[in-house]
Amino acid sequence: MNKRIQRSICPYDCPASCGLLVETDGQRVVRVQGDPESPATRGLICNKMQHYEASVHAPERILTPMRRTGRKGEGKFEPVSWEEATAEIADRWKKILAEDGGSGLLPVYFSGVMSIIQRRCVEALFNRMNGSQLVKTLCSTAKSTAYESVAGKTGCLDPRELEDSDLLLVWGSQVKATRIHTMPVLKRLREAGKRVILIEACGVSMAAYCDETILVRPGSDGALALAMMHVLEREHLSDETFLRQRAIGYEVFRKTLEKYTPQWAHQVTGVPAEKIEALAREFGAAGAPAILLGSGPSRYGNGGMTTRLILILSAFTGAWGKAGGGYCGSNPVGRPFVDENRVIRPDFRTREGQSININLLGQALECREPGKVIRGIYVAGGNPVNSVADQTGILRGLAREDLFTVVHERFLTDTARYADIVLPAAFSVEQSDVSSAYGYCTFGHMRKVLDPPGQCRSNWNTVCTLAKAMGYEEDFFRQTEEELVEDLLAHPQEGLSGLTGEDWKRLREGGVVPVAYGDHGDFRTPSGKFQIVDDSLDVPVPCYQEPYGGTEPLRLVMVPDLHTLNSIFLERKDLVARRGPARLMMHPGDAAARGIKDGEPVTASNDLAQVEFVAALTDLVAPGTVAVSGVYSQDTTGTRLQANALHHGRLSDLGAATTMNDNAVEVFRSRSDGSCLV
Ligand SMILES: Nc1nc2c(c(=O)[nH]1)N[C@H]1C(S)=C(S)[C@@H](COP(=O)(O)OP(=O)(O)OC[C@H]3O[C@@H](n4cnc5c(=O)[nH]c(N)nc54)[C@H](O)[C@@H]3O)O[C@H]1N2
Ligand SMILES: Nc1nc2c(c(=O)[nH]1)N[C@H]1C(S)=C(S)[C@@H](COP(=O)(O)OP(=O)(O)OC[C@H]3O[C@@H](n4cnc5c(=O)[nH]c(N)nc54)[C@H](O)[C@@H]3O)O[C@H]1N2
Ligand SMILES: [Mo]
Repeated sequence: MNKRIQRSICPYDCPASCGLLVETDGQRVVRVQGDPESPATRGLICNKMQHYEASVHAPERILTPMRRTGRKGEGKFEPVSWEEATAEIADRWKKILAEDGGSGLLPVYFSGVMSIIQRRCVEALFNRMNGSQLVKTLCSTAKSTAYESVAGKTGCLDPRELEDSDLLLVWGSQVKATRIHTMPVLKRLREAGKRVILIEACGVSMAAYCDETILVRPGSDGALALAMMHVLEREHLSDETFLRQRAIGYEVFRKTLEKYTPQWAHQVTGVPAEKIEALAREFGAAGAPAILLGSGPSRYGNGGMTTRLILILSAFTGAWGKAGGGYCGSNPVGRPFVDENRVIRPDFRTREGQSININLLGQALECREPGKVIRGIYVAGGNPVNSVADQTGILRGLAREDLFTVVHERFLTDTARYADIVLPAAFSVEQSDVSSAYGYCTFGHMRKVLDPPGQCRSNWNTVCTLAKAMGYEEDFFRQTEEELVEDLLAHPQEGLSGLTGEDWKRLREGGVVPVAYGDHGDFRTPSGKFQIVDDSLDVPVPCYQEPYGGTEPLRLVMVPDLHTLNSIFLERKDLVARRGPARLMMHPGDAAARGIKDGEPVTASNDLAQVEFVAALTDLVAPGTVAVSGVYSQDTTGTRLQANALHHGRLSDLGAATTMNDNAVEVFRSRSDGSCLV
């Protein structure tokens, strides 16, 4: 019995980066608990991570490199050695490099692992090869770009500061699934008699935890924010001192507000005009109102504009100057902790590569234009078949016989099934790294707890192995990941400037340390002010803009699921069973109009695809809206296509980001043979 408990950090894409205590018997993880000393998360961890050992030691884990023996996508492989696998990869890559100089090679990753070295080291290898560059805007870049336009690269509220607010608008965030540490804050606010109001396209998981739920038409939140500001102006509830002295563009903007009446906004949002009036008055009367903004409302063609408008509203009554008041939802630190260039090595690149936006991956893989053809992809920390738009386009691209696909994975995902070579990946507890929470003022160092099983290797060790096979001799690729961690900590950036000697000691030992809350008056825009108007943008003065929508009558939104995290945790039968089949939540009125009953199989259809779901009727989605919870794989649905097959992959107005909530569908009852009843 070699029981040991070591600190680690959750590597997944959540705002908190929870501190963990990992108990091992020297060979295996036997228990995972929250670290009570982790400053923001204080021992509270989600249902998924409470049995992380079941993921780490899942029988489905890939333990050796594999070479494809069947058709692409069939999922048939034979084990090979690392030497054979890397020799074949290097051989293919060198050929592609000799023929097109690197533009044919593309790294594909997103947020499978969020710790800094393991997430980004792939870029160093592709910079060294002058490969194509992936534009990684699959998540919340519309929101962060809008934030930067209005407030600059500066911190917003840390969720812990919300305790001091006296009115909280939870705006498009499934707090229960994605920000569990904020659930107790909601509870305490309500117990203290403060109101919590939910503004949602799908209130199914959060309505029960809020005093009031306002359902809006998807993509129309900007209209709601404008009408609220119309009322605030009319009732003299705006903070003119703040808006004149600390902001830019108030005079121009306020004149435009006249036309955005609550009656007008009712037509756009579906929210009754009286409700908008009442909400605006309550917001205006509050001393320190706060808006907790999720990323959902920004994942639209108008998502950048929507975010700008909600941000401006958050400051319109001067709340940014009050404790607990203002805006929470982007990065509360807003400054880098470490110098990521020490990991991604842009200096290795001698030629700019073509840029490929991850949201347009399907198109890129199908492109046949000379000079632009992608001939090899390296997937490490992403699962595009399940998580990216235009699923049918991606599947067609991956099926190309002339595309050489390498996937570094922990499980045989729907993407890995298309690989020519699969490489076995390590879990977070089997590797070392530094980790920055994007939703809290904390920073952490995770030290390896166990050696990886079988022949699994971390992303860093795999990148170094591949660099060696390619003949690259830079010392950089000869470092251990622990040496790279040391190097990053030896070159701290502004985000770590306030750490005490005690914090540094803790950080070096491994664990999570607190950093100071942001200064919410420190606008780091070019003007040094809060920019209502931003002349550097195509549309300087904020206004209402329509989302893309579509010709079909129902708007389709994607919501995160409590039991999974994008396509992660699908190896966990317990969690997958609790999540149930892929459901399409719809309003009873919309269902009745189509003869659909609760629990029936339905087909959602648009110009891209037809996808099977089970109907789940609820009046917690607005009429005209349908919602899908969670990301499903082909083997969990038994059908070839999932929700992202209905997703066009058009880009947002700011940040060239995902518009995964901005699609339209028609829904039919399915026939028993799976075709739809039209
Ligand atoms: N329909 C729908 N689509 C969505 C979303 C949604 O809610 N609904 N969410 C969107 C959002 S917000 C995001 S951020 C994206 C996420 O998109 P992706 O980053 O593609 O995320 P996942 O689908 O979770 O795939 C991550 C993969 O990385 C692997 N992985 C984990 N750790 C490691 C590691 O250390 N090394 C290697 N090599 N692999 C590792 C996991 O096993 C998993 O297969 O999806 C987007 N797509
Ligand atoms: N359990 C769990 N946790 C997760 C994830 C997960 O899949 N499962 N995903 C992780 C990732 S990658 C991310 S980026 C974060 C996301 O976390 P957040 O940024 O906080 O956002 P979400 O919780 O995704 O919530 C998006 C919400 O927006 C709503 N919404 C969609 N369109 C509109 C609209 O037009 N208006 C309004 N008002 N609401 C709208 C959706 O119904 C959904 O409830 O969570 C992370 N944590
Ligand atoms: Mo995300």
